[in-house]
Amino acid sequence: MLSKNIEQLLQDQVKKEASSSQTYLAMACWADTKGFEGAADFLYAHSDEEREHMLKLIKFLNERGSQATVAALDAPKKDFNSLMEVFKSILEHEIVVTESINNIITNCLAGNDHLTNNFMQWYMNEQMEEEQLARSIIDKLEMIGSDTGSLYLFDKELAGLASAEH
Ligand code: OFO
Repeated sequence: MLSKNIEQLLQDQVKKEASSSQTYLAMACWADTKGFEGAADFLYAHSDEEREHMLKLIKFLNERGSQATVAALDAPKKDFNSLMEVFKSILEHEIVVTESINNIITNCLAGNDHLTNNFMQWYMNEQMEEEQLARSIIDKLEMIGSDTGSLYLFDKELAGLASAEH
């Protein structure tokens, strides 16, 4: 059985992962309609990944004697000025999610919940990869600057990253 505290933290995390999925989906729609087809592919794929993160938590809660809650979500931001703005907000978003996962692990350790701690380690590794990926994309966009030819090629590269992740 999960403690009430851990159960609530995991329920909140389900909502955060669902919200991440919607956030990436809205970004994908923006990219798709602004000519960034590669970025759109990457963001659609990432939205699916976040849904997987949510499902994994839902199943864990259900298997541990709780019942996962599917909560209502606020609509995500849908307009951006540039691809750089999209990836900067992705990085900010993922840093907040990492803090949230870290907080769950801190609570697991304080409550001697080693099973949930073990389960959450997967999320910690995933966060490290996501933050690192967002940082490397931002670095590349910085190098590209206002060179539209390079931006066009980089957009194609992002489509490749989407398929490499899956
Ligand atoms: Fe679920 O990894 Fe991003 O938010």
